[in-house]
Parts: sequence; structure tokens; C-alpha cells
Amino acid sequence: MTRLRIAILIVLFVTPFAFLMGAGGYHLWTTGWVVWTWWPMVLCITLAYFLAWRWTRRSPLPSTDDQPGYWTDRDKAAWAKVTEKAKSFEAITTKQLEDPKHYSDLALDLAKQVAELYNPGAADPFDHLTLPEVLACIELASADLDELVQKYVPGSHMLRIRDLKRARKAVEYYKAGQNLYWAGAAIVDPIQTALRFLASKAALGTLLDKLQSNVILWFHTAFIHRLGRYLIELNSGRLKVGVKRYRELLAVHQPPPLDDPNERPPVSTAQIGDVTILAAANTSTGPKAITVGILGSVKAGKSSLVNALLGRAAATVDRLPVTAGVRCDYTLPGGQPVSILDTSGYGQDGPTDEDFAAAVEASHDADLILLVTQATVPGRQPDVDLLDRLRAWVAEKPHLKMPPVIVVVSHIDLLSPKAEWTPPYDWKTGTRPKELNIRECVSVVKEQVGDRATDIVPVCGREGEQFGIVEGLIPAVVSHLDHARGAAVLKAFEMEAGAGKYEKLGEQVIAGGKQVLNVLRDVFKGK
Ligand SMILES: Nc1nc2c(ncn2[C@@H]2O[C@H](COP(=O)(O)OP(=O)(O)O)[C@@H](O)[C@H]2O)c(=O)[nH]1
Ligand SMILES: [Mg+2]
Repeated sequence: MTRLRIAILIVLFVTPFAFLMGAGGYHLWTTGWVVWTWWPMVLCITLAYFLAWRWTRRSPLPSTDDQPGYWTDRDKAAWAKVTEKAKSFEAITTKQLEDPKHYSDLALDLAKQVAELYNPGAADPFDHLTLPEVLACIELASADLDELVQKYVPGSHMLRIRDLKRARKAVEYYKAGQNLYWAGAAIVDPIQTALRFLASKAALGTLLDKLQSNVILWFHTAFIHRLGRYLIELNSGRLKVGVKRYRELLAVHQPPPLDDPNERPPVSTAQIGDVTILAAANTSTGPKAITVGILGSVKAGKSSLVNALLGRAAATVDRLPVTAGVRCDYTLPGGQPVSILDTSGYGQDGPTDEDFAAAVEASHDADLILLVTQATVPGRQPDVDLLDRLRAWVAEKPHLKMPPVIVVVSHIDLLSPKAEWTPPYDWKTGTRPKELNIRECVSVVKEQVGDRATDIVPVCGREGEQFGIVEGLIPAVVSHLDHARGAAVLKAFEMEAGAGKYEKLGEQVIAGGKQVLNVLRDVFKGK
């Protein structure tokens, strides 16, 4: 059908209505009713305009700019570039949307920008990437986009590129037809038509245009966000583990579903040495346990704290420092399993000490650190040194994140007045002498450790006299769990990416060797 014929059909179809409107308007005019009908009509249009404005203000489509909690500072800097790119497109035409080159150009540019941030100054920032990693990035981004579109764009499973082009044409026809209608109506009744034309353009016209461009822009933004997200995962090395393992690792590091106390696993099982327990934690189906490292100098009260957390004597509280690390399994309120790693501790000599080196080593394994320090000991240099050593270690590995550090100030029962011990103490706002002294002690510790500590919690871990653990320390640990899980998942990716490398290479060599043997056999058979 030609354009002319479509126009003729539209004119023929519209003429009776236009005539009725014109005749009706004329009738209202001559009888004087127009005065009474005028205001309700204006009201209707105003209301429609107001509602159109309100309903299109907030898009029903979900925002796609959520970022994972485990991202490092470097990942966040890259994400800023991605969101900036997404925002740079204020409007997208359907022509751009159907043009594959637009996407490939955009993807390449984004890939370059992100890669340059991870490899500053490199001649070719893509050089170090492996093919499976790049494919994993494409696969993950595509799968995400597919899910989004299937979920939020109705009928998208039947939408072909051809349809997009047709839709654009249809919109053009519709607009042409609409203009024709207005032109026709204007001849019959110029004033009314002009008024209605303005109202309809203002309200419905913008409403439809806005809805349409909303969906298009949303898709375009989602494309940039999703691609950007997996480009970040790619460049940070987390896609080395492959798509399947990537999804699995993220899944086991999710927070547990809000738990039912009746269904919680048995509270704890203790074992000396960490090898067997680690293996058990890996095979369990629920969320993966995070490691809580208990660090501090000898006799700071670490083992007492572990026992207080577990509610029983799992760790050895002794006058002689225990040399081996002790791991205990424990479930926090909310269901997060943790593996508590008690360490033997270091002397007050600090950095040269062999025990200190062991503590630094243990701190590398921790996803959350409880650094225990005695309220009654004035110096805390070794504790500060330990945290600085850990910081330096993390700084060398920009794909890892510093774990949250909770400084636990123990032995607060020995603060003055020594003889008095009548917990609970409201140390944050209370005015009793003990409360004032605990507050003072916490502020001194805060000054000593500075921003190395995420939190400072005063406790008494002495058997039978415990205070500050259930009411202070456990809630503090729970509040830093997201951060700890972030540190844990980054470490898990690092471990697996490193571990799988040579195994995989071996598999491939064996597979390749078999292939060569098969070919040789065929050659000999053929002869
Ligand atoms: N008064 C008091 N004594 C404590 C406290 N915490 C631990 N202790 C005692 O300090 C000693 C050393 O404790 P321990 O937990 O073995 O320290 P660790 O070397 O850090 O594991 C033990 O005799 C504990 O009973 C506390 O908060 N107050
Ligand atoms: Mg101990």
C-alpha cells in the first residue's frame, strides 16, 4: 500500500468524527453551552497532563547500576567510568538501537577505558587477557542482558531486528497520520482544534514519546552497565576461574537467607589444626564460612574471648602460649557460619619476633580480624605494626581488600575502680566511675590505632565474669559481615585462579597428546 492510499483511508475514516466534533462544537457555541462545558474540559486536560507527568517521572524499569559489595577501590574507580559512559547518552534513537556497529564501537571503547585503568601505561591493555576469560565476560554480560530484557520488556522473545525497523516506520506513519488529522480538523473548527492540539501534544504526545524513549534508553544503559560490570570482573582477574565457577563462588559467598533459629546447624564443632575443618567447610552446601582471625599479643585474652564467643572451653586458656592455630566453627545470629582462628600471639618486642611473623601470616587468612588488646597495658606498638604490615601486604595486591578490623579491648574489669565489677556498664554514655574509665580507655585506643580499626569494642573475657561480648562484640561482627564476605570472596577468586592454572594446562596437554596419538595411529593404520 502506498503512502497516498494510507492517507486517503485515514482521511476517510477520520472525516465523520471531525465533522461530528465540528458540528458539536458549533452547536455548543450557538446554544451558549460552551460556557458550561469549557471548564470541565480544561480540568480533564489539566488532570491528564498532571498524571502523565507524574507517571512518567519514575520509570517502572529497574535501575541496572547496582555494584557488588566486594568490589575494591580500583573496581569502583572503573565503575565510575562505566556509569559516566552510560550517562553520556541522554537520548538514543531507534536508528542507533538497531545498528550493530553502534554497539561494537561502544563496547570496544568501554573495554579500552576499563582495561587502561587496570594496566596504566601499558602499550596494549588487552595483552595479558586469555581468550577463555574474554569469552566468559561476553557470556556473563549477554546472559544478564537476556534475563533483564526477557523479564522487563514484554514480548521481547518475539522481537526481531526487522521488527525494530518496522516499529520505527510505524511511529513515523502514525505521526504523519496524526498531523493529517489535525490539519483536517482545523479546517472544520480552527479554534477548538488549536486548543485540543496543544493539550494533546503537551500531555499525550510527550507521554508516549517519553515512554518509548524510556524503554530504549533503559536498554542502552543496561547494556553499558552489564558489559562494564563484567569488564571489571575480567580485568580484575576474577573470570580466570570460568563462568561456572565464577557463579558458584559468588553464590557461596552470599549472605545466608534470614535464618530460623530452629533450623540453624549445630552451633559449633572444635578441632585443633585447620586443615580438616577447612575441608569440611568447603564441602558444605550452605554459605561458605568466613575466617575470623583472633590476633593480639600473648595473654591479651584471645583464647578466653574465643571460649566466651562459643560459650564453652574450646580454646586452651593457659599461662603458656599455645603454638598451633586453633580453628572452631561457629554460627553467628543471622546464620552466617564463621571459622574462628585463634592464634598464639606475639610478645611485646614486636616486628623482629618470630611469633610476630606468624601472626602476620595468620592475618593474611582472616576475612575479619579481632585484634585483642589489654585495657591495662599502655603500649600498643606491636598491634599497630601488625595492622600496618597487613595493610602493606594488601596494598601490593590491588585485587584484594583489607578485612574489617575490630579492636577488642579486654580486661576492662581491671580498670579503676578495680574492686568494683557490677556489669552491665553503659560505657558510651554512663557516668559511673567505671563507665567513665572504660570510655576514656576506648578513646585512648582509638587514638593509638587510628583509622586502622573499623570498630573498637571493650569486653571482659574472664571466665564467669563476661561482659560486652554478646551485647557488644557479636553485633559489631554482624554489622561488618558484608565487608568481611567481600574480603573473603576476593581471596577465594585469587586462590582458585592461581590454583587452577597449571592443573588446567596439564589437562590440555594430556588431551592434546591423546589427539596426537590418535592421529599417528590412524596414519600407521592407513599404511
Ligand atoms: N581479669 C581478666 N582476665 C582475663 C580477661 N581475659 C582473659 N583473662 C585472663 O588472662 C589470661 C590469659 O588469657 P588467654 O585467653 O589465655 O590469653 P591469650 O594468650 O591471648 O590466648 C588468663 O588467665 C585469663 O583468665 C579479662 O577480660 N579480664
Ligand atoms: Mg591463647
